[in-house]
Amino acid sequence: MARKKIALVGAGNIGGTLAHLCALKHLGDVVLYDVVDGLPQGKALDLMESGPIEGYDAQITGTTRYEDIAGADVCIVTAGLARKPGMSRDDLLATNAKIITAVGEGLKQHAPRSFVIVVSNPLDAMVTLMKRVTGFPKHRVVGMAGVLDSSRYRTFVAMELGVSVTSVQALVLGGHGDDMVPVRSYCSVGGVPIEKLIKPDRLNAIEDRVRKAGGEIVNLLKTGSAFYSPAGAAVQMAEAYLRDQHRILPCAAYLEGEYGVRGVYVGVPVQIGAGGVEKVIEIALTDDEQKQFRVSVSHVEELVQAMDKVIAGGAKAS
Ligand code: TXD
Repeated sequence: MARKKIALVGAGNIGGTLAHLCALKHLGDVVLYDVVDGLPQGKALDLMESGPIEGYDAQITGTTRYEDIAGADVCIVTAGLARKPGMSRDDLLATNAKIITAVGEGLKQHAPRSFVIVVSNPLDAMVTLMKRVTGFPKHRVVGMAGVLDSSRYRTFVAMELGVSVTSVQALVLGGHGDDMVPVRSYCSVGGVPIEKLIKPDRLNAIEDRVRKAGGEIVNLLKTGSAFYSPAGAAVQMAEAYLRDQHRILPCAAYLEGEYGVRGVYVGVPVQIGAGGVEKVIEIALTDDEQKQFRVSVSHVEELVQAMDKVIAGGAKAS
């Protein structure tokens, strides 16, 4: 059976890690695309030369030409600026909106039937823009944030209890901002509800750390943001699609009435398989979780309105 084709648009920290993970997991052939000539080609050649060591035959190529992503089954988009210390994800809005618009045009022309996973920040606005620019249906455009944020929640709970991360289940929903919603009522360890194992004040501290986990790494690295865990999260979503796993994952999905939200991308549990985002899973939230969710959704709506103003302003100026 012919290998699938994975286009990675953006060959930076996350893009390079994505390419390595796709090869290691034998997900398909990989095309790394970037606007910086030499960067995708160099990383692709380096990864090819790792094939004999790791035992993968994936064809990994680098390019600055959109034509080379033709026929991609999946496109994972990390093109854009990353945060530096002191910057919020929202500070990236104007620059990354221009970049995502260019990328969306490229995907529309050269990979019109692909499943698109957007990673670039500010995530909720960028995935909204990607759907608009490509015109792809909502089941083929999804944002990566909840898998990463939930993994951070699971990590901190496992660290607190000294248990395996594989024993911890957790969900983080809402927008990918500092008001994201760690859903305490669905967090469990070996099936035991978390509130039976960790006191409220420690849970508050853990959940606060989850909300600020991205900034914590930006402040440590100083030159950019997290990339191993975001890459792992995006690959888990791509694998669910490519291997038709019908996997339930927290992702930024386009809502049309679910959770009382309409016309916005927000992090909710979805089922991902060969049909892309096959369904949105509606779960009951506590009153407090519902309140947090609504605050997070309104921030996403404000962000999209701010993006629309920036785009309209740019259109007037040109
Ligand atoms: O959970 C999440 N969704 C977030 C997303 C988690 C972590 C990082 N998040 C965001 O992903 C981050 O704020 C950035 O917006 C993206 C990519 O982060 P990365 O760390 O990979 O940034 P890099 O290393 O700067 O790589 C970005 C690449 C770089 O090589 C640029 O040359 C390229 O994007 N770039 C482009 N590629 C294609 N097309 C265009 N127009 C373009 N412009 C820049």
